Amino acid sequence: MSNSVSVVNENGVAIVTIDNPPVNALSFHVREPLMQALVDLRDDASVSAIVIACAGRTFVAGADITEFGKPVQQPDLRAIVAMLETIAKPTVAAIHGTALGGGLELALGCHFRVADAGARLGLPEVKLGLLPGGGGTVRLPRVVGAAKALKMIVSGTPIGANEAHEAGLVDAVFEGDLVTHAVNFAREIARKGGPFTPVRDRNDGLGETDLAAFDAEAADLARKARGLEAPVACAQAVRNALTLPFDEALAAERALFAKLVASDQSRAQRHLFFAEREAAKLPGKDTPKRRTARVGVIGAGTMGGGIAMAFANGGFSVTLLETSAEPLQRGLGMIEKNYAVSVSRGSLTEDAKRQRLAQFEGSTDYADLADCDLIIEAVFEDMAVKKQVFGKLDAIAKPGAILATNTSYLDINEIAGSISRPQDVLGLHFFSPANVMKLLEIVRADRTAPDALATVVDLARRIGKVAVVVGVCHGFVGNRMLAARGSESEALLLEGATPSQIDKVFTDFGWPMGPFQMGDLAGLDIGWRNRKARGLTAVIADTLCELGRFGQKTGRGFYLYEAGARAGLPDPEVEALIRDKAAEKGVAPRAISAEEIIERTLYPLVNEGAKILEEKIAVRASDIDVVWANGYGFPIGKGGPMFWAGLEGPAKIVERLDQWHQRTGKDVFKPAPLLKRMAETGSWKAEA
Ligand code: 3H9
Repeated sequence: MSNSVSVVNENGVAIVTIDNPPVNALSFHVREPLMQALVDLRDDASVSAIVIACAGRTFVAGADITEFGKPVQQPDLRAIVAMLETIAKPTVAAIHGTALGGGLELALGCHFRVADAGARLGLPEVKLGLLPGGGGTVRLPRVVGAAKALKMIVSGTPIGANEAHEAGLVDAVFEGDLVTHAVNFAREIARKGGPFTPVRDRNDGLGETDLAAFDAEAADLARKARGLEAPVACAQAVRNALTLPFDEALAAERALFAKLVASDQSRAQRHLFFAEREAAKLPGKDTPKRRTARVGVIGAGTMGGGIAMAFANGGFSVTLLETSAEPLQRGLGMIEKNYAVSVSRGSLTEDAKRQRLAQFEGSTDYADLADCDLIIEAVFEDMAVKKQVFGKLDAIAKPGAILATNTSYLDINEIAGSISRPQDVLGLHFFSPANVMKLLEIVRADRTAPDALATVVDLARRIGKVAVVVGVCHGFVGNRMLAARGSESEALLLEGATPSQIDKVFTDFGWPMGPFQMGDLAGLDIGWRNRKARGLTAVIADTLCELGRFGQKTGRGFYLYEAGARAGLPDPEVEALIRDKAAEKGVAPRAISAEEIIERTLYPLVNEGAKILEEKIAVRASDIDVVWANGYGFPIGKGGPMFWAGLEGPAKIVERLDQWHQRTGKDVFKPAPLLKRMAETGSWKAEA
């Protein structure tokens, strides 16, 4: 018995309770007493069945991730599961909350699993750059079959209790007091008598697996993994479970786990796991929060509609405001259509769709926003227009309502300063489509009240967003760094690189797409309009726009798109245009290496991140990584730009930036003092 594991004998059924808040991770101080308790119960003649349950909000959510990278202290999870499988009396896992990773592997060591109706079960290790290392890849296929196990392990997505029941992973689903149900279940099983087959000795249908179909599916998954090692290793391990004897497959899983846990990719993904949780923490934990029930959204375009859906999906009532009936109906119609797509895909029931739609109220009258606790404007990106909207809100919003702007670039201090309640003003920078994209930049203006900020950080979590608090500057963290990443695009083209060559360097690096593919997808006219408004030019992109080549939507941009195709083809016309422009400017084309492309795009990205940290626009380097991994497609296996800088070698980055700075005189290459300090100390902290 210890603080973390306790045992109660309830008339012959032993209840082993794990209590390791917050998520009952299998830390060493849990494993040791758990092993001891199980050994004792195995040999205890007064016990006829064993139930393993958890205190608190969840069943075991996995191995203790903070222990990875340190020497393993025995007993490890594998030893515990192996020991469990030697127990002849029935063992039952009672699962509430989540049984994830090592938690589900522990449950798979039991003869039976029962679950609360709201429980979720999964093996999410792949999201940490790992595979299940406690026998999950070998046992799960024996219970749910090869195809289902492959899908669960490679995707890492948990399934609900009812689906788990249908799949055979759970033997009974209960509502109400789970432990009481589990004890009754165990008693009844024990009464009926054994023998009880441990999962290792089950082989439900594995022999009938169509290996060719399995391999085709695994190959498809490997292709989609875009350079990530873990999904490929997961598929390999499940295959081993089909083709190798149990113990050999287990040993192979162990070897793959050991390799992955020591890899940079897994370190990067674990870094992001903790970084996302850290980003949501504000100093002053106990800051009171404002009550928020009704949310107002101004503007029913793509962005406003998406924001409104995000809040409705989080359970909030939403008032959607437009200037007149026609755009309002169009916006509401689009929302209904989006939900209908979810229904057709099976991710939403018709009933849930009706309920969601009932949460919306459309209006063309600002007075209808008077009872909203949070109002977000998503109108045209223009300071005068935004100020006008905030002026109206100042007049009608109730006292204490939080007034947010979804601006991507504008000075929120200026907006806040234009009304009588600057303490209630902040930025909520959603990414499109706002109901899908995880990232939310929460922009703290100079006079934003701490409780207003704490409230929106909490709301962000409630609507399932990954939130990062940032300060006011042009483009905040993400778009400001994006500008630095793209600052050399035109120069690289003029000097001899092609759009497809640059994009390939990006996709080889692990990005889902390169900058020119991204420009074509977003629409080149957006940047063109912005440049014109700011008196800036980009010789090649501007010329493309003048030719009506706005990207995918016009079938032509940096690439050529055949009817309906999403992937573009290199266009000789664009390449000729680039050569002509280079000749006009007297730039002689030369061969440009992949290395140079990285140095002139990603090194400035890191450098800008360092400046952002110095200016305290972001509080932590890891916050910047969260922004880039969740909003801009930075490969998760590289952990975000600031983590990647550590892998790449900060000293090398400084040296190369210096050389480019000397060669071009461009500010974007001038190494930030903090980057230089990082090269010396290995830390992004501003003060040594
Ligand atoms: C594994 O199991 C490997 C095995 O196959 C092989 C072994 C040989 N360890 O997310 P939250 C912390 S790999 C340590 O905000 P929620 C988290 O950092 C593991 N700490 O709560 C946070 O700390 P803080 C496979 C953990 O309610 C606090 O708990 N399992 C762990 O929104 C609250 O977390 C997974 O990948 C952990 N395993 O969500 C599951 N998990 O308060 C990972 C959490 O100091 N966990 N913490 O910031 C999750 O997905 C979510 O935490 C969960 C709860 C859904 C459980």
